[in-house]
Amino acid sequence: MVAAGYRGLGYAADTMEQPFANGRRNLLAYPEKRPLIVLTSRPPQLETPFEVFNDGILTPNDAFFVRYHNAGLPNSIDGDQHRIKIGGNAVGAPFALSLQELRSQFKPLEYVAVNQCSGNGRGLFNPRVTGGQAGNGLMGNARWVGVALKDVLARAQPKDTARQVTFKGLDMALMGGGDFVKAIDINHAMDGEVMLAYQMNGADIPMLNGFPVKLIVPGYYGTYWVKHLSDISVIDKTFEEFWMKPAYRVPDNDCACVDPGTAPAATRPIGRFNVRSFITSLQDGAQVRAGQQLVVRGIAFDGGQGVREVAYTTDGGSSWRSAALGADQGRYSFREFTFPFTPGKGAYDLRVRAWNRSGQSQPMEATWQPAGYMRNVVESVKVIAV
Ligand SMILES: Nc1nc2c(c(=O)[nH]1)N[C@H]1C(S)=C(S)[C@@H](COP(=O)(O)O)O[C@H]1N2
Ligand SMILES: [Mo]
Repeated sequence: MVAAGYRGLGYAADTMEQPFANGRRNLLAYPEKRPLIVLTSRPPQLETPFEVFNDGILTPNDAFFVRYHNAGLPNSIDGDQHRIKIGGNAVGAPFALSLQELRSQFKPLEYVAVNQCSGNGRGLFNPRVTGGQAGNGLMGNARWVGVALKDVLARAQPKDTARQVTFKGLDMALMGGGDFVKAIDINHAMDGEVMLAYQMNGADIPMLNGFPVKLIVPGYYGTYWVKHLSDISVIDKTFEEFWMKPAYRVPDNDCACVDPGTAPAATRPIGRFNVRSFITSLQDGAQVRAGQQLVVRGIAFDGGQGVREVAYTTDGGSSWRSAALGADQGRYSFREFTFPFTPGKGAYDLRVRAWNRSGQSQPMEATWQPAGYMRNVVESVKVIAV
């Protein structure tokens, strides 16, 4: 039998600094992590330095962002003792599952998928909004291995009355707000793609990313990807406790946006990612050599249709051409793109804009909403060729 392993948290080390439009930001190395940008330290909220996304299509485990809500984190978890309880008022046969049983009694499922926090890019909102002032590093792409939630739920014999499935992890609220519990509809839970993952990029999931088991809800914002998963409940109603309502909701309209400074009339739970694309090989403000051909590189992704096209401009949007797409790693993965760029002396405004397979794209002007969720404006990277 494969031992589930043990993960513990020690001390963080190595303070450095890196610039951000909102001031300087500290880099700190937490257990199993390289130095990452610290948004808050208790609970830890760590952002991936953006240059990491240029290193490859998969985000290394030690560079993957970290997000928690409650201060009551487990300091260590013994995977061999861990159990996931599956119950609720809409199952006929509740049971508890060990890691060994999860790994050996169900068919393995594997795919590459992006995890992205709802508040990715919140620090770039204008007018500013409260909450973690993140740049665009609250995202990452990993190869997940686990089992289909559907197969595990089937063993508990869901009843016809089942409406939603709730998920809770081992971390606890110490100061109000309630334990972090999330819910998805039963049909979504049974789609065969939602996964109970025990492996991330070929290794155990790092402690801070949810060891030993993390829920993967591909194409959906990270808020649903419950870490240290310990309790699954199939219930006969819509679950509306704190982290589903009022938290993590978006304006209930097509753009999930409102006029700056106003409140939405109606909201819905946040759902799938919108379309995004980023240049990763050049930083805003970079100097490049005039007269030399560069290959500009970047990544695009969406909520699961897959990327159909990425267009680029080097003149701030007057003229656009198609970038070349890299290998397709699946419709939930980052998709690489490249384009050639041979600048003469002068200033350039580089932008990229992606479309998914159902024709959805990114706005040219930033939209706004009070929680700072779902930023997906066409970003601008200004460079000077000398
Ligand atoms: N148990 C638990 N799971 C959680 C959270 C949490 O606070 N507790 N935060 C969620 C949010 S909002 C995000 S964006 C993702 C982040 O996953 P990561 O920390 O592995 O990058 O975890 C989700 N799962
Ligand atoms: Mo998040």
